[in-house]
Amino acid sequence: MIKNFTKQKLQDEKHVLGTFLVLNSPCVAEVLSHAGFDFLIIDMEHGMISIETAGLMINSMKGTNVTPFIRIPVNSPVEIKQALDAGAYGIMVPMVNSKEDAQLAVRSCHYPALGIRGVGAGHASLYGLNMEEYISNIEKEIMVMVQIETEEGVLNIEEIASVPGIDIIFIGPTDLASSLGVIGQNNSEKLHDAIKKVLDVCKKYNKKIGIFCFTSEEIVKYASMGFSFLGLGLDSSFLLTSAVQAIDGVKKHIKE
Ligand code: 3PY
Ligand code: MG
Repeated sequence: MIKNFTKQKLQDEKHVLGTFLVLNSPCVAEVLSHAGFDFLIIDMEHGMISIETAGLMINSMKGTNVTPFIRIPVNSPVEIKQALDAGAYGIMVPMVNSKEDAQLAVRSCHYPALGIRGVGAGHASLYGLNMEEYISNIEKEIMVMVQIETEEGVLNIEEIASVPGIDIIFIGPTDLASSLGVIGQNNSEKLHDAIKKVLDVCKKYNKKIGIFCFTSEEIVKYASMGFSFLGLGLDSSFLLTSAVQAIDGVKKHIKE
């Protein structure tokens, strides 16, 4: 039985909070599935994660209410099919720049007649044992998330947001800044104007919007602006930050 609690909370007009997993570790996924996040996004775009490991990471979240998503490296029906067969309840697609890109993402996530997803007896359907139940559940519970993270995507946001079947418009501020010519400048006015434009269009089309944040302060700011799908940091950054803090805390008290 598939139950996407993240989707439910969004339908109930709540905020949802998650993080990205770039470490290819089922154990890290297991630990973070008990931390209190609503969703975990296995990042096959920037993490060194194979589809086999992604499947094991999803397995390790079982028994919790956390929603397993996969960010695929590229907008491809084949990669989306494999990610869903591995057990993801939703797909995040990077670099969606046009209406056609958004339509391809939606069609890749659904079986005919809505889409073009092939039928496979993968892990998600318990190797075919739960095929019928899986198909009817996933078609209801799946979330399609498209990333706006280029100047072109911002220019075409009206057309992208009006494509049926898109659950979340997710801003990637790092790539967006890069595309706008202000790479690494998180506080650039150009970036903020582009984010505001995407937000306004999403409000106009009553579309749920999400964003990646580096800090809790940013999460609070964007939540109050109308963002409901909130991505906070990465597994590796949580690990690194707490290690650095722990080291800093003892450094002046020990002989080095
Ligand atoms: C970006 O900031 O570019 C992202 O894709 C965040 O996930
Ligand atoms: Mg990005």
